Amino acid sequence: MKRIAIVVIAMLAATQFGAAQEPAPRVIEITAKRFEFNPKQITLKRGEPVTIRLVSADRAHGLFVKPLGVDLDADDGKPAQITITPNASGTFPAICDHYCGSGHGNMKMTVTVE
Ligand SMILES: [Cu+2]
Repeated sequence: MKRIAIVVIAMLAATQFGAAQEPAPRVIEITAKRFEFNPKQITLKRGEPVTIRLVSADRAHGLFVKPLGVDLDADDGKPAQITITPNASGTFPAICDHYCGSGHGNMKMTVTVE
């Protein structure tokens, strides 16, 4: 059992090392707190990989951008992230899809892909 664990760790390490050879995608950090996102607007480039990182400053929040396949859930101290390559231009609404209190329905931002 231990040997299997070591092999798995070695394989993961090799994967990480391989990934390090590629240029790292740009990271955009979005902070969520009751009841807003900061920033309220981000701009991505079509065809360019980007890592979107959601950090919560208080409680559980979501970041959902359906056309871009972004569906993140973050909690205080537990950020979440996803790397995407947008393949469609446009302006897309992003919402919190995790009920977080009275102002939840106003928790929106905009993602522009150009
Ligand atoms: Cu919410």
